[in-house]
Amino acid sequence: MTETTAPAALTDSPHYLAETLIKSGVKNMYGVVGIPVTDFARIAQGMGVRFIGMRHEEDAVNAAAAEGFITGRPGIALTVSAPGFLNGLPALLEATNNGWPVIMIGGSSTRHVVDMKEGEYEGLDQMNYAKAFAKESFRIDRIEDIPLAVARAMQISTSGRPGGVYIDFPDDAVAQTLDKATADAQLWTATKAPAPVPAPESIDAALKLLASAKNPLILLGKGAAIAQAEAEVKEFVDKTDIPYQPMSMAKGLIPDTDPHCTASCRGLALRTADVVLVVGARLNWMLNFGQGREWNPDVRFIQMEIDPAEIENARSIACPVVGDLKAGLRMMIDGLATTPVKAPQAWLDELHADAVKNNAKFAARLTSDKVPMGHWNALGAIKKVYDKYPDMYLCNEGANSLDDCRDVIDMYQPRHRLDCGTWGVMGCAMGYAIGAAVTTGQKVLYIGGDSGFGFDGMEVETACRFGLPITFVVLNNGGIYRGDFENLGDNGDPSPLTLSYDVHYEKMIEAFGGKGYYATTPAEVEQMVGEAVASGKPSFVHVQLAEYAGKESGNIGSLNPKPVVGPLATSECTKYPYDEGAHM
Ligand SMILES: Cc1ncc(C[n+]2csc(CCOP(=O)(O)OP(=O)(O)O)c2C)c(N)n1
Ligand SMILES: [Mg+2]
Repeated sequence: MTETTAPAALTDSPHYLAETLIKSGVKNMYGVVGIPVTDFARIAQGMGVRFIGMRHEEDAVNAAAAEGFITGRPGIALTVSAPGFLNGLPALLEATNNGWPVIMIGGSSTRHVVDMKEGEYEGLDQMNYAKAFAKESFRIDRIEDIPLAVARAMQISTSGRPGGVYIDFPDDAVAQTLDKATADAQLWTATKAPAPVPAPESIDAALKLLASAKNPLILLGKGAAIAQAEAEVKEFVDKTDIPYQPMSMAKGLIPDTDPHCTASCRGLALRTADVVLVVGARLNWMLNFGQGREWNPDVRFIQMEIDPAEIENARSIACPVVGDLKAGLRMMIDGLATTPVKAPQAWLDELHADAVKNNAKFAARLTSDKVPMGHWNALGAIKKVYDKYPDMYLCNEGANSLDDCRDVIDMYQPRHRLDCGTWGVMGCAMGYAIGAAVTTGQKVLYIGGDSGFGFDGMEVETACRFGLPITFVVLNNGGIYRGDFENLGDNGDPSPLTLSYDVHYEKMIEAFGGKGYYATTPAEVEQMVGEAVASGKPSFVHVQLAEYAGKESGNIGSLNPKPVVGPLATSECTKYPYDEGAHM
């Protein structure tokens, strides 16, 4: 650690900002440096912040957002002006959509030159651009405001429905100084307020509705994971026996192997539930907006949610419960003494029988030793390794590589599955993997399709440079969804979906000193992923699937409008039979 000292009786903005962040509990910062924040990053590092220099700002903000999701405290990302700032915005919005706390600090160019549009270097009115991408956007114009900016960003990113906050740090503010004694006297940090509790009458109404249900169901969203409500969720499920359906990033709040979990009988559970307790989820596209064929037409919803604006986002809700989920569930548990709730055994038996039937069907696909592999038997082999490391973080992206992984790999711990979620953003999971490894020091497994991985694959170098315990697994079918789609014209180019198939992605990590593996059979996948994970070092397993493994858009092909004329109306125009690849 190099000693960096400001002049004796003065501090400057970089030192003061670093000091304020440290006093606010910040341990890590992720970013890409350049004008005007290079020295700020070096000073922060000198003062003890772990600075993770990344290869792209989107990944840096994603890494910080992952830290926010895992810890409940905002992760911090740093960008340079205009282009670096713009690179960070998609991840800032994604974190805001996800409800993950993150603070993005962006260096920016001289205010009055930007404002008069004189042609400043990387000049952009960043604070105003950021407003559409974050919960809030601030600008530090005076060094005195640094504690205020950090405290407001901390409060807003973590309170209510958490999300992203932007702090603009223009070069004219970066260059300011302040008398050290004044700076010390004015330094303050945010005070965390107790969580707002729901109204008791809403809890009472919710319990009465649940008690009247024949087929009650709990729907767990990642909001419950963000609220760190796992103990309360488990206690409520155990006491009421109500089965639950976990959304993707709510997996692991209760281990997926729990008998109340309806992951293997989702269709039946949603179709037949008559009262659904939604905990921290939105009835959005992933749930067909709580209506239509997927749902019982007479279903009634109880929605537990921190943000009143999310109540009735798509349909009517019989019983809204607004407030902190952890506190609300505790009130629900206490309320069982006066309003007992127990799921009828007939409903549990019906779901159990369906799950047994479906699991038998899945098992054959999972354990097949067919080569070349499909997503299912490759993931079946990876599952065997994951089951030995139930504390391992799993970061996942792709289409089939996402949907099938979510179905195949059981999660055992809360907030251990980070994926491209509600928005389906490719290129998020590399940043998540870096953030999870830095934040926790624990093993991380990245699983991505060859397309998804390619968006931010350069972060493999970051993992090697910092010696992070990440195993990257790329499921290569040579394309977006699969590699054998045909060019419908005659110029001989690869189709719009086609990427390289006969390649070796694992060589990428070897260029940076990590260990690479190339697996072509389920046995090799299990052995190589097992060895890579056990090493605790940056490692990479290229899993070669069939070029025809997968289906268009994975499990959400129905969202893709199909043309009514032309060859695509009647066939997917793939080199191999479409259906064969779609079911492996
Ligand atoms: C930022 C972004 N760009 C493009 C897309 C469209 N898209 C959805 S899934 C996907 C890639 C799917 O291929 P792959 O990752 O190889 O997974 P596979 O289904 O082949 O296993 C793409 C490009 C997206 N979701 N996000
Ligand atoms: Mg692919």
